[in-house]
Amino acid sequence: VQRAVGARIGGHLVAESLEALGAELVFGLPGIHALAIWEALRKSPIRAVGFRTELNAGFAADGYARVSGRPAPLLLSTGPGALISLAALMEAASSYVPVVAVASQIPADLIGKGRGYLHELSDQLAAFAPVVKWARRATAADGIPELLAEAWRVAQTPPAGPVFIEIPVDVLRGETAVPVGELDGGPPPRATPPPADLDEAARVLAAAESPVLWAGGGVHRSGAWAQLAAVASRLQAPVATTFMGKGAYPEDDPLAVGSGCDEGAFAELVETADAVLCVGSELGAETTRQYGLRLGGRLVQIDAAPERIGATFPALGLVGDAQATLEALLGRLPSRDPDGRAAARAAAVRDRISRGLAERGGALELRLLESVREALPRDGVHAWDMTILAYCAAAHFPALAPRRFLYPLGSGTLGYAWPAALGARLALPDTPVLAVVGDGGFSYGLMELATARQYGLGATLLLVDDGGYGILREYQSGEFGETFSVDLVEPDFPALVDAYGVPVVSVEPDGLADALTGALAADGPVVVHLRALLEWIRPTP
Ligand SMILES: Cc1ncc(C[n+]2csc(CCOP(=O)(O)OP(=O)(O)O)c2C)c(N)n1
Ligand SMILES: [Mg+2]
Repeated sequence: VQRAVGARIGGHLVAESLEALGAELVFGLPGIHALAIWEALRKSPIRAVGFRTELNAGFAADGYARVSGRPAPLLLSTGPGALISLAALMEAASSYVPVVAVASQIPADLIGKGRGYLHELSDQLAAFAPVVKWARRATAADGIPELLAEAWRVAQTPPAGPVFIEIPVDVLRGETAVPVGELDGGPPPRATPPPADLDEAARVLAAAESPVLWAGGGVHRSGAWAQLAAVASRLQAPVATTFMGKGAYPEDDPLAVGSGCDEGAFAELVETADAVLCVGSELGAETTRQYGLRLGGRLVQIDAAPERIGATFPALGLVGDAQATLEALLGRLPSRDPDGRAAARAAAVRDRISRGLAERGGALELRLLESVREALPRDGVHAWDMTILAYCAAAHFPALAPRRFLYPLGSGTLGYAWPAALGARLALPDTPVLAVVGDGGFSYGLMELATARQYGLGATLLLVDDGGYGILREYQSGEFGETFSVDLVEPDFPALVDAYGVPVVSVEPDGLADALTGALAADGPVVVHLRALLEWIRPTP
């Protein structure tokens, strides 16, 4: 075996390029072909954070990027080690999150030859290409810095998304004298729509008597919440968010109507508005009552992707970056008197939803959400897995700060919340971080309790344990009358958490707020274990 002690090799170009691009840490898991990168990281100022599977490393990178707005590097090895990250990259793609995946590959001259090389895939790039926004192979060491800069730029260019680079092991291990100079991986200047489009949109909005703003995840990605609030105030319009947009506008504000898009009162507000200004949302099935929403007024749609304009509803499209486009719109909108009408319209929606909730049950679920809200500071991170309490939260938990509500509804990806919460804590070391996870989802990521301990990550995991796939029980009973294959023989969860050296408290619903408050104040990870049979709170028609 050839030794490369002290030599400057391709792996150094990866680490030095990431450093030049401003990366402060990398997520990942080493493998034999990728060791040159890890060797370079050993002496790099970049912090390398290892997770126990590439899937969770990918979710962590996603959580880091969602809360910080910065690209997150994800280091993968070849073949199986790369493929295991695919579901995380799919979630990042559908939620428009800038994750920069860098994988190793077998030696360049053997790719596609089928000669039985370790970890060989017939076409690794083709496995990633349909999932990510952009996928490329580095063919020589001297191209690595520019390729990484391009990846960094593409990942951030609105609409943001994950990218994938693979580098053959011989390129990573080969000696190189190529310097890494300054690299510019910044996105292009924020794009704005043509002035004529802005003028027309402003005319429509200024003439509207009952306008509504509807904010999606694009507001978070673009950092456009201040502009959104300014437009809301200028137009005197109630502000709704999609699930992915939660927190883009504080849900305790008098103009806020929340995110309960399946609720009758919410739908009616949007359907009867004479103008809806939608910012950075796909207006997909989960947002539009499975495309059943019927808009009665004009839709003005801001999106960075022209193909999304009008994809669900006919729209006056404003193609551009959310922040810059709202800013440009703001300059064209007259100020309205805050005569209290918009706040009254918003309050009427909120009241009708709460009255419906009181009539339809869900008292336990709502009490648990209140306990979480009580324990979590305004700007605390709350990551929700695909679990019943999360579906209740998506509609009814007040998110109060931007980029703090993490939810894998890009693709509905079970197992996301806990590793994403750890990634968020790495980005925001002084901010309380909570993940809410069901027992099914917990088993996807429980091994990262060790990661949390290893890196001293203070994050709290609320485990809601109903001994199975609760939501699927509900769906099965509803549709087929019986349940099947959804009950789980579960381990002794407290003992299991204890084995990881992580403190665990078991609580009843009444003790939840106190337990969470204590846990969130701890330096390291804590698990709060709650046994409860919850039900999804069905929306009020
Ligand atoms: C990766 C992935 N696998 C499977 C599913 C299907 N799925 C959605 S929710 C769910 C059950 C989750 O159970 P648990 O975490 O215990 O939450 P609960 O529904 O019991 O509240 C499953 C299997 C999914 N969405 N994503
Ligand atoms: Mg469960």
